[in-house]
Amino acid sequence: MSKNTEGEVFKFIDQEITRQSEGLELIPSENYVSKNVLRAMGSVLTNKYSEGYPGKRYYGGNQNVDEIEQIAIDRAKKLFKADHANVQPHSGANANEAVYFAWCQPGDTILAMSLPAGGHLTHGSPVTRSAKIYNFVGYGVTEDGDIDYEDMERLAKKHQPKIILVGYSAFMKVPDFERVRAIRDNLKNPESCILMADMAHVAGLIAGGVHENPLEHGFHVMTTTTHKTLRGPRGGLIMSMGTVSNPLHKVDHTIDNLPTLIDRAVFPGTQGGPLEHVIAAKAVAFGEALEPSFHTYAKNIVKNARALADDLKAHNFVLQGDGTENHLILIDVKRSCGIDGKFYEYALDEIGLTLNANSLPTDKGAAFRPSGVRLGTPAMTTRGLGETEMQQIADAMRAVADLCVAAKKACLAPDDLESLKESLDASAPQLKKLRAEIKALAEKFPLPATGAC
Ligand code: DSN
Repeated sequence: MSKNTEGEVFKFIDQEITRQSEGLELIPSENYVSKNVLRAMGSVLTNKYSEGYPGKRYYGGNQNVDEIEQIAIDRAKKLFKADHANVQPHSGANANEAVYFAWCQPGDTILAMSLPAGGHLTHGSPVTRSAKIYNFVGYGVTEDGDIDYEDMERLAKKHQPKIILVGYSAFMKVPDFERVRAIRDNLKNPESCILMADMAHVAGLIAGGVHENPLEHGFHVMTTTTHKTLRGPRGGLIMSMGTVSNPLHKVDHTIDNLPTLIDRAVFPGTQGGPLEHVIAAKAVAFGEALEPSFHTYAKNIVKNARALADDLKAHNFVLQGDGTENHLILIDVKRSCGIDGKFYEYALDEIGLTLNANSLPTDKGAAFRPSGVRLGTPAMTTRGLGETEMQQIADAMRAVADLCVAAKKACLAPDDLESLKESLDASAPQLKKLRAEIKALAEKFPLPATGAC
């Protein structure tokens, strides 16, 4: 059967392959997986029910699934130097919820980075289920973009939280994990508080040995997604320190029992049947991350990000934190050239550069028209782009910014996004030329895989 027999869906999958191939992916949380990761995800494992854990399932026929899940667990433990790994969370959000559920009672306080400062929705945004159950208190960042450790310490003293969470989706520094541990150790009852790191954005950098590992600095739990810098399938993962016991048996609520409390919080606490085809793909990705070539990839992500940040600064872009220590860059487009992040995101999309508008800590208004854009280098690094290409991308971004500034000046209703887009139409020939240049550049660096077969 040809892959196009199911015409309606596969037509759009084919179009997505073209979109990904002809453009450059600058969203810092996206990446391209290998053919083996795609093969595992597209396998018959999706046919199987396997509630429970390896060797302890509620269904028969899990002999192969058990082997695969155990490989994934063992590889994750080795990658992150953890005592235990739960590879079943369907997503990073599920992973975070499971940790809260494992350790906290309704109403308990969790201290986390606030969303405007760069934190994540699942770290206490009022629109989430967790925020209705737990009492989230948010710490901020300093003017130079670092965690405001003094704010964190003050809030920890005041609220005596059950979890101190270090994690973010728009932050470009390496956290001082030791300092956070000291804040927790000075609480009135430190044993009632766990240190949790949501390292979804930088897990691949940790695995590649180019970023500090919170588990080596006294953190008790680390959650992550598996599809960002870690370059695996879309999914979640929880690593923990402590004693591993039978997850089907109840254990005391102690920090040493965290691995088991977390296993029970994932299943049956918050999820049902695990996605074993995705777990197989996680196992494959973790195997790839254990290869020496992954270290080179991780090193190059950071090298490319620094080069791109320098090139952008040379083009007079103002960057949050004045640069980057990881894979991620936040541009203050409002301060750089007087336009908003959403308009700039749209214009860059027109030439095949994909990134996302993002709030800055200084933003007060609606998140739909924030002042910044967020970009990063993991996906481009996977495709093999290097410092020379970062320069070309920065040049194109400057050219698009200039066109946006001109479009805004000529626009009669510059506060209206649709009017701004119409005004940009006057620059269609220049945008077309830039799009052709980006396409030519992208096509020099093919995707690692476009299908499972
Ligand atoms: N949505 C992810 C990101 O882009 O950072 C976080 O979950």
